[in-house]
Amino acid sequence: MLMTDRTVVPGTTTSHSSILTENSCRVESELTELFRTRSVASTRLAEAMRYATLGGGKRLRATLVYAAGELLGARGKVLDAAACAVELVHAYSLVHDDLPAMDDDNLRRGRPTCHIQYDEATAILVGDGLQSLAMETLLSERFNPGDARIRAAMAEVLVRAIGDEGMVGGQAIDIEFTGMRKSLEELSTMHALKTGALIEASVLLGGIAALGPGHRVLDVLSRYGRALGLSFQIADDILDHTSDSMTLGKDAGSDDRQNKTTYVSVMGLDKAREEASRVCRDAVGCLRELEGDTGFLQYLAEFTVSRKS
Ligand code: GRG
Repeated sequence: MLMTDRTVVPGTTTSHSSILTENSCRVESELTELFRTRSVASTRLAEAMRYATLGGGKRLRATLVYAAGELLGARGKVLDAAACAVELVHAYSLVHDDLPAMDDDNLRRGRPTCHIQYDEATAILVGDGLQSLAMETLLSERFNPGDARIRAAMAEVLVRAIGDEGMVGGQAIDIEFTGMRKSLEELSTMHALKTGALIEASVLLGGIAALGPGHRVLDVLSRYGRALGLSFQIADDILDHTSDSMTLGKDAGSDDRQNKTTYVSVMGLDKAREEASRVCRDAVGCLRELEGDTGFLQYLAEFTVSRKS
């Protein structure tokens, strides 16, 4: 067998975790370069946008772009553009979610949240600026060269995932649900929108970069992404309940403090763990419908539930 830096030795996960690190470094350097080329009138805004985006995070969404895209044959700048776009949107969502009007958190990625480090008005503008930059990254030929039809399809997938029918809609019902007891079904719907839609879109962007829009394989990627998004969220509820702020790099126990319905509050800890594993197996099951070595996508599904932060 010809060993390459991408060769996966059967039965080990070491090379998968190094691919995750590699992808994380790759998107970090792409984002750094992206910010370096900006010409922003406000130095404070430019600095705060970099603060909110660089130097932290697992980069799971970027890695999903690279993993799905490379499995299906995409390479290079189209994947970098999509990886940057999903991490920019993710950073924006965290900055806004941490604001006093929302979750009112002080700690994010082991550092003061953006509105604590700067101020609330700056944090709002940072989120707005990051969201626009994400779209520019996908739509501009400078960052995303190649077929204009693919660029447009990628942008459409991302905007639909993060708008009123996706992430923003999920955030709205999360706020409405606060302090109320909700059913498991209502909870799953809220998470599918709030967290799941961007995770699903990350996988889809890799697929569209490789295959273009409308390909049948995109349905399989969607199902995998949805299941992975849900297992990620159940694990997040478990970690919020069981871990500490130092390990998580964000305020632990925030769900309990805000009296939010979570998988742990509805099912109990043990059943929530079982459910996370069950949904993770669903995600892995979808991969059987794909050709090629899906080992890294399987690893990522398992990583969502085994992670410590
Ligand atoms: C404000 C429009 C708007 C949306 C916010 C995603 C979201 C919607 C809020 C995040 C709140 C939150 C902490 C949800 C739990 C799941 C989640 C998205 C955790 C953070 O994602 P990670 O663990 O973060 O991938 P890193 O720092 O590793 O990138």
